[in-house]
Amino acid sequence: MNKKEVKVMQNILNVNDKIAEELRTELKEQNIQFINLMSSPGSGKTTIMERTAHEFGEKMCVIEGDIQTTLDAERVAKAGIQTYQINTGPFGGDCHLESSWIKSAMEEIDMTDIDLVFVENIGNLVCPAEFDVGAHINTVVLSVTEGEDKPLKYPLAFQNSQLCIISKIDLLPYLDINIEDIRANIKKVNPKMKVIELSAKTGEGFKDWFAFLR
Ligand SMILES: Nc1nc2c(ncn2[C@@H]2O[C@H](COP(=O)(O)OP(=O)(O)OP(=O)(O)O)[C@@H](O)[C@H]2O)c(=O)[nH]1
Ligand SMILES: [Mg+2]
Repeated sequence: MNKKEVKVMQNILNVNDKIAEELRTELKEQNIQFINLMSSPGSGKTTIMERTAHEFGEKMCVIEGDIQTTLDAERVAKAGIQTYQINTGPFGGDCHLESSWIKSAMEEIDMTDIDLVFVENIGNLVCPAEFDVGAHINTVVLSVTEGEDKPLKYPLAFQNSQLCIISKIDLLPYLDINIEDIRANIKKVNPKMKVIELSAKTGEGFKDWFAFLR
């Protein structure tokens, strides 16, 4: 019984990885960068997307993942860019996105002038890290309100990412948290991780984020 379950799960992951690899290659051939944003709920992903959309305009599009509602897609669409919302609620409420769903979403988007594709994964620091969506850059967003220990407690998301955005730095003066300790814990689980600190409220640090994207 257990053996069979393991085998089925393995098949799902193999199919997901195959589609993810094809997607990554296809987009690279078209000179399109694909960035996957992962984080716990409320770390500021959509707010970062809103500011980023004002910088890159119609050169970027966002695929939003949520269990329910089109709230995030509506927020990002207000910036005037193409946005696609995936809801997993009607299909069992999965807490992650899979590569085949991203592929289907991209077929609905006019990719002619697109240079940057963002996926805002479902708010969850565990499941999305287990599913390759085909991104060139996996990014984990960690807000300063979440605590210094999160990279140690949820290592897979940090190990499977190339960039960590430490968000909401405008709140640092009000918190009993040391950003150097956050950085040290990120380095412990992923010594190669690039780290960008920013605030989507004040705009501080966005210069670095935009430079990274360029
Ligand atoms: N002070 C401060 N608040 C922020 C910042 N970025 C986002 N927020 C607030 O944090 C809350 C959550 O932000 P969202 O952008 O919706 O977070 P999210 O990661 O997209 O959330 P989910 O999609 O639900 O996982 C909102 O009330 C934002 O206004 C920031 O840099 N500083
Ligand atoms: Mg969001």
